[in-house]
Amino acid sequence: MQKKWWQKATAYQIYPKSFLDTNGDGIGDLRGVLCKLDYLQQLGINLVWLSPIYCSPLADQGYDISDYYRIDPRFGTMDDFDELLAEAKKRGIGIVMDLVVNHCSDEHEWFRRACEAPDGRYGKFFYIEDYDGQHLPCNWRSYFGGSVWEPLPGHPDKVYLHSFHKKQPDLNWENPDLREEIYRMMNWWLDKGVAGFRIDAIINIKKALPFRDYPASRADGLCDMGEMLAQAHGIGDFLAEMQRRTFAPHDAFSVGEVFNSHAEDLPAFIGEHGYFSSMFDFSAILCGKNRDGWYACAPTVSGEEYKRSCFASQKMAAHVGYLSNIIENHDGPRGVSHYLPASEHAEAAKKMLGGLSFLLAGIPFLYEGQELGMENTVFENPEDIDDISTRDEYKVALAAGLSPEAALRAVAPFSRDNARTPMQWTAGKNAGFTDGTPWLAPNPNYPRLNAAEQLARADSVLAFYRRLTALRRSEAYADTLAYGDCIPWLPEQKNLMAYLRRGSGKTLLIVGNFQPAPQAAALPGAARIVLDNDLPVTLSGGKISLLGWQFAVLEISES
Ligand code: TEU
Ligand code: CA
Repeated sequence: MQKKWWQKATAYQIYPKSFLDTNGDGIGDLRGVLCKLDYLQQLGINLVWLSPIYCSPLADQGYDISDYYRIDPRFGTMDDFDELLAEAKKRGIGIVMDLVVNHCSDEHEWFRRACEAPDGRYGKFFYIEDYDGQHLPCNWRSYFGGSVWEPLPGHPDKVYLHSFHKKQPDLNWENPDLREEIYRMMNWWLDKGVAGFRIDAIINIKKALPFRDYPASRADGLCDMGEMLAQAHGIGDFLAEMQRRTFAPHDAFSVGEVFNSHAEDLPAFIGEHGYFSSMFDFSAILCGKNRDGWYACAPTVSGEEYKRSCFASQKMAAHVGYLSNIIENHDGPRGVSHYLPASEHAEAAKKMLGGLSFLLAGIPFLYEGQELGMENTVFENPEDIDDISTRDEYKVALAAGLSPEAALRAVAPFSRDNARTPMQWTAGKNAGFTDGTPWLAPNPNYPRLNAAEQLARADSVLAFYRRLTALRRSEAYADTLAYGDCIPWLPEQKNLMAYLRRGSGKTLLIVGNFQPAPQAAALPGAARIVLDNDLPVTLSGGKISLLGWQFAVLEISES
C-alpha cells in the first residue's frame, strides 16, 4: 500500500463548545483551542478534528450550518481561525474540519430562498414534495424522532425532507448544481490550508428514490432510516466525484462517519484509491443496540463483545485500508463508562481500555477528556438533558410505558451530553472551563478528575496517553504501529484481549486483562516490556501474569 502522510498520525477530536471558554460567555471558543495547542502538542497530537464552528443556530450544536464560509461569532472570528491554523502548523498539528453536507440549517440562505421560490434554483437544492394535507411522501422516521417530513414554511401544500432535526433540511445530492456548491466550499477551506475533513452522516446523502414506505418498526407507523438506506444504491458515484474534485488534488486527509459498513464496500471506501483516507470503526458502539430505542439497549458492553467487534473490524480492514479507532466521540457515552463495568472506573482499567484501542491497526482518534479518563455525567431530572436526541429517546421510553424515573435512568447511559460536559481542566470553579455560567453543567467529579491534577502525576491517565503517543511516533516502533499487521492472540481466552502488531522487522504484543481477577497468558516468544499501565508486570516460564485490568505492551523476539 502506498505511504501517505497521515498514516502515522494521532488525532484528537475537539468539541469546541465544551473545550475552553476564554470570554466568559459559557461557550468554548477558538481562542480556547489556541490556548491549549501546547497541551495538545505535549500530548503528541498531529491532527485535530474540530466539531463544527461555522455559523449556526446551534439547533444540533453546529451540525446545522447556516453559512459554510463563516465562523460562528460565539466561537470567534475568521482571524482567530487563521491564527489557529498557523499556530497549529508551527506545532506540527493539522486542522481537520467537520463537513456537514447531508443537510444544512433551515436558516441557511439556500433554504430561505427555497421557501421563497420552491420551484426555483434553490428549491432544487432540497427535497420538496407536494402535500395534500393527509398523505406524506413516505413513512421514514427521522433520527431525532417523528416523520422526516415537515411543512415548508409559507407553503402549506408542500413538505421538505429532514433526516435529522426539522431545522436540518436535507440537501439534494442528485442535483449537480448543489454538488458544485459543496465542492467549491470544500476547496475554499482546503486552499486555506486545512488538513482535511471528517465527513458527517455521509451515508445519508443517497436516498432510495422514488420515496416509498417501508415496514414500520414501532407503534408510530414509521420505519428506521436504515431500511431505506439498505435500498439506496449508487452513493459511490457521489463520493468518487467528491474525492476527485476535492481531497485528491489537495492530498487531504478525510475520515468518513460511515455507519452500516459492509466488508464488500470497504475497498471502495478506504482502499488504495478509496473515497476516503479512513473511516471510523463504530462496530463496538453498535453492540447491544436495539431498534426499539435507547431504553431497550444494553447499558454497557462486555470486554468479550468489545474484543470480538474490534477484531472483526480489524480483519475486515486488513490489507485494505485504515480504520479510525475510537472509544468515544461527541455522540454518546464516555468509553470508560460504556466498556468498563461501573465498579471499575479505576485508572488502571481506563488505561487498559485506552491502550487496547489506541494500538490497533489504523488511526487512533482521542476525544477531548478521554486522555483524562473522563466519565459519564449524572442526570438528576429530565431538565438536565440538553441534547435533542436524548430528549427524543426519553419521550420514546415514556411512550413505551417506563416511569419518568426509569426512563431517565434508561436513556442516561447513552446520552450525547455525557461526552459534551465541559472539559475538566482544573479543580477550580466550573472545572476551569469558564468564568461565566457554562452552557452545560460540568460533571460533578471534576474536583478529583482534572488535567491540572494529572499533569502533576507520573502515573495519571494523561501521563499514560502521552506514553502511548510517544510509542506511536518512536523511531523504534512507529513503522510497526503504522504499517504492521494486527493479529489476534489467544482470542478464545476469556476476558483477555491481546493482539500482535507485526511488521517492519518487529513484533509487539499488546495485552489487556479485561476483568478484576488476575489471569495468565502464554507468550508467543521471548518478551521484553515496552509499556505498561503502572501495575507491576510479571514474566516467567513463557507466560505473563496479569493483575486485574492490567495492560502491557511487550516486544517479542519470535524464533
Ligand atoms: O451523526 C450521525 C448519526 O447518525 C448520529 O447522529 C446518531 O444517529 C445520533 O448521534 C444518535 O443519537 C452526525 C453527528 O455526529 C451528530 O452529532 C449530528 O447530530 C448528526 O450527524 C447530524 O448532523
Ligand atoms: Ca466563549
